[in-house]
Amino acid sequence: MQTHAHTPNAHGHADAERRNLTPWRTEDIDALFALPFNDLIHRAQQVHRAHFDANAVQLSTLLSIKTGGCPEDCAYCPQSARYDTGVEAEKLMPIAEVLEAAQRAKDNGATRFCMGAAWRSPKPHQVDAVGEMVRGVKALGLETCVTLGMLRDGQAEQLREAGLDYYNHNLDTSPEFYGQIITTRTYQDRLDTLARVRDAGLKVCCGGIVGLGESRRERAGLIAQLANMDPYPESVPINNLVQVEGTPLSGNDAVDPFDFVRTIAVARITMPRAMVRLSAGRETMDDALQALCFLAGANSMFYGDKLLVTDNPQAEADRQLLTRLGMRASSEAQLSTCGDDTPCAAH
Ligand code: SAM
Ligand code: DTB
Ligand code: SF4
Repeated sequence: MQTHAHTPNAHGHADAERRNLTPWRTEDIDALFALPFNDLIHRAQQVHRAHFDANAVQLSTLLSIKTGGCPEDCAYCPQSARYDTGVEAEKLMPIAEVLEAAQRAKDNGATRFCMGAAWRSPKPHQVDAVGEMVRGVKALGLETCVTLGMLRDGQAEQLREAGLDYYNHNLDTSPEFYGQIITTRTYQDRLDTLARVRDAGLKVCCGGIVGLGESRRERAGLIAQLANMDPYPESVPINNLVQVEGTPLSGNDAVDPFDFVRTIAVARITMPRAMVRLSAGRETMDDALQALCFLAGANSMFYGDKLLVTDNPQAEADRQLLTRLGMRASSEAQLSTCGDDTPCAAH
């Protein structure tokens, strides 16, 4: 449920294309999850091909600009100060180091640079400092994304003026299951930040995590929340829980890999024009499983040897994987549709 009225912004037309005019009911999404695997993947491929070039993938590189020492209690997170995970609290990274990392990401072929900070919510001087980083990264010719926690009034606008393209803020799971994972901020707090981001004219990057211990119905509940945002997010990261020793969720049962692929497929079907990102958790996936994720409609991934504090596959291995699959890296702008219903692959 969103409490903020959406004011028109600079992206009015594109926003209209990401409206599900009939809201998705959780039971209908649950029914998608229950389809035979081959039927579900077939549907997802059809939707994917109607809106995107099915052989292109967008590459985003992450950097943790402020690591560890976070006051929040997110049960999955290695950066929470409440859990003994071996991650040391650090200060905000100097801007020169951030820009060096961004240049390396660009040289390696990334088109978006995402900066993450282990904050509950940024203080005014911290938004000033991150704004300078955004300005610098943008000047290198990269798309910019930041994830800084909850935003107060005016902060999203300040970031947009600095040149920010995307703000990442995940719902993580369904409203019903959420309280078992995080107690230090509410689901509504998250929706409020997302509304501020949208109203400021920023693009929204919002997704969740599979493997927290949620049921299939709760997984469907997360997708319903995302798909019924009006408009739904431009960018939807689907993370597979990275289990980090010391966090309460370390030792969880691993997700059936096919259920992870199903989640990608259901996100693709319910949010046809979104970039669906194959996000955290690729270290424990083999090449065949990742290929299935692309087949199910993933068209973006995190690229670079590290996520925030945990490992991601080596960039060279990813380049080889894409080559073996006959896929190529592409920016989101090149990937998205032309505004009508003609598949872009035909152009
Ligand atoms: N501190 C800010 C916040 O939480 O709003 C931004 C950074 S936080 C690390 C960004 C997202 O990373 C989380 O919302 C969660 O979805 C994802 N994440 C964190 N730890 C993870 C893990 N161990 N496995 C998978 N995803 C994780
Ligand atoms: C998102 O959905 N996943 C990224 C990004 N947004 C910020 C973070 C994944 C973190 C995985 C564990 C870690 O390295 O901290
Ligand atoms: Fe802090 Fe973000 Fe980790 Fe939660 S997910 S503990 S808010 S860094």
